Amino acid sequence: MSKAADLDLGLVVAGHGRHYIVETPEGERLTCHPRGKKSDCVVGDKVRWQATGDEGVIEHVEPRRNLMFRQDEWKTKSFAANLDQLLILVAAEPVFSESQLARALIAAESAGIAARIVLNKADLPAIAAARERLAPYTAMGIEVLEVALKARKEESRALLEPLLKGRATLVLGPSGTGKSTLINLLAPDAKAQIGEISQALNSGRHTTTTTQWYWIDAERTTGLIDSPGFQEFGLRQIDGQQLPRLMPDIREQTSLCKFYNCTHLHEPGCGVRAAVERGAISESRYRIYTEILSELVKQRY
Ligand SMILES: Nc1nc2c(ncn2[C@@H]2O[C@H](COP(=O)(O)OP(=O)(O)O)[C@@H](O)[C@H]2O)c(=O)[nH]1
Ligand SMILES: [Mg+2]
Ligand SMILES: [Zn+2]
Repeated sequence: MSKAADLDLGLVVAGHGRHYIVETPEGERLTCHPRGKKSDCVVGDKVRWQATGDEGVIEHVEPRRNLMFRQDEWKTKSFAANLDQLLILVAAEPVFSESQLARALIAAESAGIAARIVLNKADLPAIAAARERLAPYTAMGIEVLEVALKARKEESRALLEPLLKGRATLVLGPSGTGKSTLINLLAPDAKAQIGEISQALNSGRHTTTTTQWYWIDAERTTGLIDSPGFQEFGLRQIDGQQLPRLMPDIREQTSLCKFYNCTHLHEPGCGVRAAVERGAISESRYRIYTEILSELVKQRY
């Protein structure tokens, strides 16, 4: 019997249903199918595969460093693994949902993945209001980078490239913020990479509906993972009691709570609510905390 370690190693760069595109260490891409449920995988997975004609069979998924989930109302699904960082792209316009932003950050924290916010369209007057809405995030130590991916291409590239170099970065953000602009700016041959993938998956669908891995550099050391909008982003896998730990501004105030099991909703002597009152936690952040907590509690019954 062949041991998994004797099989060829590959990187999953796209998936559609039970069809995956696996890239070999030499940079060749081929269509693979999983053998049974155990070899179900996501973009970013390292897999062991075997050739069957000009396609392949995935025999084994290597242990993951981390895993990101998304969900719709009915199901939670994993969609990317082995990430070095998350880049959440928002823009001056369209106005972004702070709740979605907060959820993405909580999911990243829960998966143990560092996250940064990139604020695009700095050339528009609405940038001032967007910057203001991000102030609580800057204050809790999350880096916010302002760019104008279309209006100031070179400057934006110079700002982002050093942060991405040599890493695997998942790019998330609502549609209309500039994700495609970002990919095209940094990976000039992205269209060719997409073409290859859509042809291989032979899906006939618009390819941006699936998560895809792009290489920025010819040496294939810097990966960008593009994923459709974050509306369906979910937190179902999180335990409500853990939620304060995943929100740095809330977490910081919990040590002042009188009760060790304080939910920060109605207990006397709550450090979190006191912080909201004196403005150390923004009202919108506290509202988002209560909304997510009630969702997480409800789903248990
Ligand atoms: N004003 C302005 N518009 C931009 C900038 N970057 C992207 N856009 C525009 O924003 C729109 C959405 O961009 P796109 O990359 O398709 O967003 P996606 O839906 O996230 O992929 C397009 O019309 C872009 O031209 C920018 O720096 N400034
Ligand atoms: Mg797009
Ligand atoms: Zn409390």
